[in-house]
Amino acid sequence: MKKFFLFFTAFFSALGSAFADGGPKEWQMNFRPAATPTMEKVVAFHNFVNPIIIAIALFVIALMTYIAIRFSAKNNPKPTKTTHNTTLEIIWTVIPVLILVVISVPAFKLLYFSHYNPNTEMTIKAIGNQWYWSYEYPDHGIAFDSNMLCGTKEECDELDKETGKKHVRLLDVDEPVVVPVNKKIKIISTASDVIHSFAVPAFGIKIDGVPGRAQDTWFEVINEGTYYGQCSELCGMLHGFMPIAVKAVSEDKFNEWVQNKKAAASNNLEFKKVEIINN
Ligand SMILES: [Cu+2]
Repeated sequence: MKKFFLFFTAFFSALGSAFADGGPKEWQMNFRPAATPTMEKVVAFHNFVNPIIIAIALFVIALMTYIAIRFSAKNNPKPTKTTHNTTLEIIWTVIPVLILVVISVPAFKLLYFSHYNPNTEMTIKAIGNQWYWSYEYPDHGIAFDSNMLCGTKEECDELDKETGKKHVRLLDVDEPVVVPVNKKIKIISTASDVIHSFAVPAFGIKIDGVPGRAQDTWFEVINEGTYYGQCSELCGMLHGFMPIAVKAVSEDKFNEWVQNKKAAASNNLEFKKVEIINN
């Protein structure tokens, strides 16, 4: 057990630096720090609902414990013959309804906020394939595939030595999705073979990629850095090996990246995978 724990400590501290927010922490109990307004609202909603859930669970446990003792055959040998109590029926119907109404108002607000934003400034299309992601930037005319870099510690160490950079096992990819910070980005998700799901926990987004359908949501990254996600719909043998890496950079750096990508695609030198979309 101790070895197991030490392994995790070492593992997470080793990859800590690659995460935008320092990575997972020891004894972490809550969500990862929010990277988008959507995730901030998700965290706030969680903090609002969780105490209600805990209070209800404690109340039910206390009530059941009390009843089990107070009305046991030993303590209550002559049980009452009551079958109905209208006041009680009304109370235990109305109170849960009120609680649900109180929860549903912020829940619907969050649902609408996170689902759709009419003011998105650019679009990215994420296409799930067995087992990697393809990305298209229709506004900029670029497209590329994104594959996982290393699956085992040995592979990652090897890569680290080669590039002098730390690589996150099972999460780092050769071509991350690059986005500008403080821009509302529409993400359209679809798939080429089976159902996949584009999910980035720090962004508070998860949207299924379904073949033949295009579904969209949006996000706006607040701080620069690299954020990770994984395919979140079981899609076959290598489902666990098609990570998502989003690199949020300043607008200037983003434009530079777009230019480089386009140049590389037209020269067809460095980035073999990049293709220019006909626009
Ligand atoms: Cu998948």
